Amino acid sequence: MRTIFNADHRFHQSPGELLNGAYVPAFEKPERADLIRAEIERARLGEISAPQPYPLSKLTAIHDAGMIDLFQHAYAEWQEAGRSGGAIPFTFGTRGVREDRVPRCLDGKLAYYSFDAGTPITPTSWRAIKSSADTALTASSLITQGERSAFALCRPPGHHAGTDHYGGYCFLNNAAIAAQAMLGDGAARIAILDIDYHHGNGTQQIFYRRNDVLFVSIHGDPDAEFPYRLGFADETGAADGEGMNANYPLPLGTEWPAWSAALNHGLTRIQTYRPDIVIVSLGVDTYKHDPISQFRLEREHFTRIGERIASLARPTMFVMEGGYAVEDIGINVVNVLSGFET
Ligand code: SP5
Ligand code: ZN
Repeated sequence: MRTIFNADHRFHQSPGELLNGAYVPAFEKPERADLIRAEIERARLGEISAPQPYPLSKLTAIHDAGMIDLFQHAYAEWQEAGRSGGAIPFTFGTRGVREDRVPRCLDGKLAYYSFDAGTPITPTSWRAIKSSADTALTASSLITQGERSAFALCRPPGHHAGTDHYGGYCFLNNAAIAAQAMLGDGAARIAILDIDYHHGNGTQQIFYRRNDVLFVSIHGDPDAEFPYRLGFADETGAADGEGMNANYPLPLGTEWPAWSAALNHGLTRIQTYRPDIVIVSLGVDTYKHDPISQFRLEREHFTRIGERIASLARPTMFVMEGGYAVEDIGINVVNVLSGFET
């Protein structure tokens, strides 16, 4: 399997995040991607090549142009105001209160577009954000050109980013941008399987009313876990997308037997849809040693996951999302990918 990766992800280095009322060192850090890359090389998974640059129109096909502009220009304004660290909001939107009006000043815009205080925009973040989307787009073109599989080693991750909101360490929804590009390249039906520990609220929101993308997600119960607002089982899609959204919220503490039963359900749902392409939003924060998550999968389970995804027998693109147990992040990711290849 070919991997798409370059070192530009290092241009996004979060100075920290708000967690349990304290500003703590960031969990989403550059060594994550570098350790995955090192393990791919060690395991000889396949060639690693650099992403190609794509025009901004591939991003605005999914996201609000004002939000993309914020990623590019927020920091200059932040710095002019004499501030350091990353640009983060300190207020948030309120239900029913002028939700439509985009504020003019920086603090207002950050409050409008961002839904958490864990996703700072630094002076060089845009270069990493753009490169991460280019990584997914480059992998998507390998698939539409006939490859059986590809791995987009994206960083920063993407599945929490919606059309006009961002958060959860995510700025642009790399998987959604890739799916849209594949539809433009001739695919008719895409299934996105999201196995990150957290619900892919951004991906769900983007495709919720559409029938050309099926979204299936297995994640920590949002009544108890981030992103709290979306990811419940009764969210099944709307309008043309009715029946095209399948959530499997699981209790904190879930172990392999219950998790893999949900995976089997989700895979059956995907099989029934008969997608042209499968995109896997691959988070390994389901691992028992993940520092911010509460599932209990073990190393060897990631191999089983890859094997089961392969049983769909569809062209498959893996897109990197979360996973914060850096000591084992490489082995867990490579286990999924090599499980798929066997
Ligand atoms: C891509 C990705 O995995 N993003 C995850 C962002 C999670 N940020 C919030 C972490 C909250 C940690 N949970 C605390 C639970 C306390 N009961
Ligand atoms: Zn996650």
